Amino acid sequence: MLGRSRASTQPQPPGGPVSRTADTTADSRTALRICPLCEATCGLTLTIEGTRVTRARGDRDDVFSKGFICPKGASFGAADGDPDRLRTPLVRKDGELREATWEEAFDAVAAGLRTVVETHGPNAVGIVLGNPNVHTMAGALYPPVLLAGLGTRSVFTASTVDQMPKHVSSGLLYGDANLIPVPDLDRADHLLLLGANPLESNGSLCTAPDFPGKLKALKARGGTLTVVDPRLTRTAKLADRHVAIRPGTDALLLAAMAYVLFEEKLVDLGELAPHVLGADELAEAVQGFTPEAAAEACDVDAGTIRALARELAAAPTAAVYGRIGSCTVPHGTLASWLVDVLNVLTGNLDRPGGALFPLSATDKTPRPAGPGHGFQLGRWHSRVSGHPEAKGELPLSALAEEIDTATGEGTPVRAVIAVAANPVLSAPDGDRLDKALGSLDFMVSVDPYLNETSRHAHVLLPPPPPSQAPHFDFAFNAFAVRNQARYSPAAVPLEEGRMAETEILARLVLAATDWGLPCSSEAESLGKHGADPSAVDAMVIDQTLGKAVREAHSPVYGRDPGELAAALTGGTGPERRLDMMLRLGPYGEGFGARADGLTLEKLLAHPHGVDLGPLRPRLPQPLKTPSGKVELLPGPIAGDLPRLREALRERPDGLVLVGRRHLRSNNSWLHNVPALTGGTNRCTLHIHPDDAARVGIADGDAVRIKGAGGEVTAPVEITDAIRRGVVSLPHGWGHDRPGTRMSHAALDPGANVNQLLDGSQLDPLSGNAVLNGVPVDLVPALAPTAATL
Ligand SMILES: Nc1nc2c(c(=O)[nH]1)N[C@H]1C(S)=C(S)[C@@H](COP(=O)(O)OP(=O)(O)OC[C@H]3O[C@@H](n4cnc5c(=O)[nH]c(N)nc54)[C@H](O)[C@@H]3O)O[C@H]1N2
Ligand SMILES: Nc1nc2c(c(=O)[nH]1)N[C@H]1C(S)=C(S)[C@@H](COP(=O)(O)OP(=O)(O)OC[C@H]3O[C@@H](n4cnc5c(=O)[nH]c(N)nc54)[C@H](O)[C@@H]3O)O[C@H]1N2
Ligand code: SF4
Ligand SMILES: [Mo]
Repeated sequence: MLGRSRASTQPQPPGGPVSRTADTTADSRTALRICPLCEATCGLTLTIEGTRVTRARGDRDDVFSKGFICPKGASFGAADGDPDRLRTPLVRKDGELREATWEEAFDAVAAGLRTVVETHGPNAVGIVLGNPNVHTMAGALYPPVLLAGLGTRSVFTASTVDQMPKHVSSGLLYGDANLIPVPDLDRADHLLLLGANPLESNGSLCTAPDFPGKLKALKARGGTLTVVDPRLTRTAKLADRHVAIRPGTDALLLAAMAYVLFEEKLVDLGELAPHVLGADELAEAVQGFTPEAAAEACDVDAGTIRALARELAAAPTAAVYGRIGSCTVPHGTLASWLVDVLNVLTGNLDRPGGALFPLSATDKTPRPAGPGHGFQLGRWHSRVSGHPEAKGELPLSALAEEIDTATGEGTPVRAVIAVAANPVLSAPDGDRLDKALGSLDFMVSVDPYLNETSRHAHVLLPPPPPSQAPHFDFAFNAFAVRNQARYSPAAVPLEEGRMAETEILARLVLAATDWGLPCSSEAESLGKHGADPSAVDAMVIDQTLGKAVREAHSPVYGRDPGELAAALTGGTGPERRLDMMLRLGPYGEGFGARADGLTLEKLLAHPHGVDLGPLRPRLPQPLKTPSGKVELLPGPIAGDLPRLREALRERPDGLVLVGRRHLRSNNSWLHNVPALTGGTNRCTLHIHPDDAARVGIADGDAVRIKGAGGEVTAPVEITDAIRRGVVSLPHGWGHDRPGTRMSHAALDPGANVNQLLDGSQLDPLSGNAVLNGVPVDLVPALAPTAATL
């Protein structure tokens, strides 16, 4: 094994057999680290002085990002070294959070959860998983074990304020909720982007370092870009055509485009035809969604809708891609489904230049093509409002009521385990959730900050900063525009008194399931809170290998799992699990089956990553629908179409609100870094000049914004980069609650946009919150009228 911080005075050859960390001088050295600050996963070269990261540059030799870096990545050191990051666990004593040892903290977790489970059963423990779980190894490897161990149905994640509609659409179309096609940015001739602003977000469900450069390259090679967004975003400014749609109506626009494809006989499935079921039924189902019928609801003229459909059909290759603005709306699942439907109808699904399915290095070994179990929705329902589960989750919007509302059936949630989650700011009606969390019998947060959500914890377990954590992108490699694998060991050794987040979560699993892991006899014997956390990894390894040797298509079919486990390398439990997943994966060494295949050692020997080539067509192999085909018109979708038909007649009569992201921000947790705040990164309300005049507000005025869930005040920024009738406020702000420790963020707290929502508006199939296209009223803040008091 290679040392983690081996001193070397030699320049490191790119891709040579060296550690990802390399000393350059005695007290200043460089180390490589994949950036965890957005989905683009750029490779960074960090300069480290002592234990401090003093500089971050793009790693020019990174096989995927090739040196790209954005201003946020360049501030990696500032974010990593934020003095407000907690260094030790906090445990509530006599109502106050106080510093404690790790042992005291885990004792308190075991005791707190045990009482709730023994009194009320496992469903009384709510698990809340936030976005940064997809940016850490710990978040990929341990929450599934925690869920299985606890057996609770009270599972809430950031997915239901984000991309759940896309999972549901993929589950229904392909039988696998995680099988999501990504636009082939490097080869497409035409791109239609809806509700996405990758020039600020750097892309989502489409992992592409230098997304902006890729869009410019598309144009430079003669390709065309269309952007559908109610705002004239930086991405829209790059487009050949910008369609300033009315928020919430993308599904109508897309349905009308599908209608045109059928009507004008532009449908051509190409090589996809043998793998698709239901095209004729779909043609029937979109009857009535004519461009003329959709035009007024979308506020896009019928001619433009027809042109969009014709351009898509005429392009040699094209991809339709929709993100936040197409998901977090009342018809999010239908819009997500129609995005893929258009790719199918134009023959662009699963072909180079279109939308393809990545194959990541830690995908399970592909099984042979054939029928699967399909995807079910609503296997159980939430206790209070009866929301159907989707992908094993209940809507995050329903978390507050699941805590604060008693009904005849079942017990309310009495304890919460929150990992990397700040729902008080990221979910609807933060005030209600804030109160609900404050009423819990027990709460544990795994979070680097004492913030709006974690301030309610009885135990707060802080992970180390990213420089001290190893990294592998389990989640984002499955959405990457090029297949590749990269591993960064920790760039800085774990500081004294810190605990790796992987160990924190492994210990949390043990503490939370102290009444005996239900899984196996080994588990029971390792079983208890306080046991060696590597026992959790050993258990997962045993189970995974035990299953693999029984699968005929596995490279280890018929082998001895004990012998395979003994062959694993890696200095820690999570590294051994990564090694196992790589070896069993589609490019893996297969425990001797393919000598040149991937292993952890191979990744360590290639510190800038291993390129696994461009995306390739994969159908029908990954399909898991009961038919083994793409099922173009699934039942639940057909059942939701009448609601969309109704929407043809809807016209909002007032202002509606949408969100926006700023390049130097990331949801709720980067506002504490001075280098990333200020300038244009402020919580202001964007409004069109005509609307500002009508409301009677001038640039810089404070305005009161009122929605179904409450009201907030924010300064106004008048801009014609937003369509009339629409205002925009960013999310993740509202850092003005007492008892937090985010000193810089508190100086300019901004307003919590989600306070305007009451949590009742959901996309019914996915349970996803409606965050965009929400009706609001405005009044000048300095001249309150009686009606608004
Ligand atoms: N109105 C509106 N609301 C939105 C959105 C919107 O567009 N508009 N976007 C939604 C989307 S897409 C998302 S993903 C959600 C995000 O919602 P959340 O996941 O709830 O919020 P985040 O701000 O991403 O971060 C969650 C927490 O993770 C902590 N954290 C940071 N790094 C780490 C780490 O390494 N380990 C651990 N354990 N914790 C860490 C942070 O301190 C923070 O407390 O917000 C959603 N809310
Ligand atoms: N800098 C930065 N990067 C981030 C994040 C961040 O907070 N800051 N968050 C990360 C996360 S968690 C995610 S999920 C991704 C999200 O990545 P993106 O989806 O690219 O996110 P946004 O920038 O919010 O873009 C959504 C766009 O949809 C538009 N929109 C709103 N309503 C509608 C509508 O009804 N129809 C259409 N067509 N458009 C609409 C908005 O005006 C906005 O421009 O970004 C990630 N990257
Ligand atoms: S684009 Fe994303 S991953 Fe790349 S440097 Fe910026 S924040 Fe980091
Ligand atoms: Mo997100």
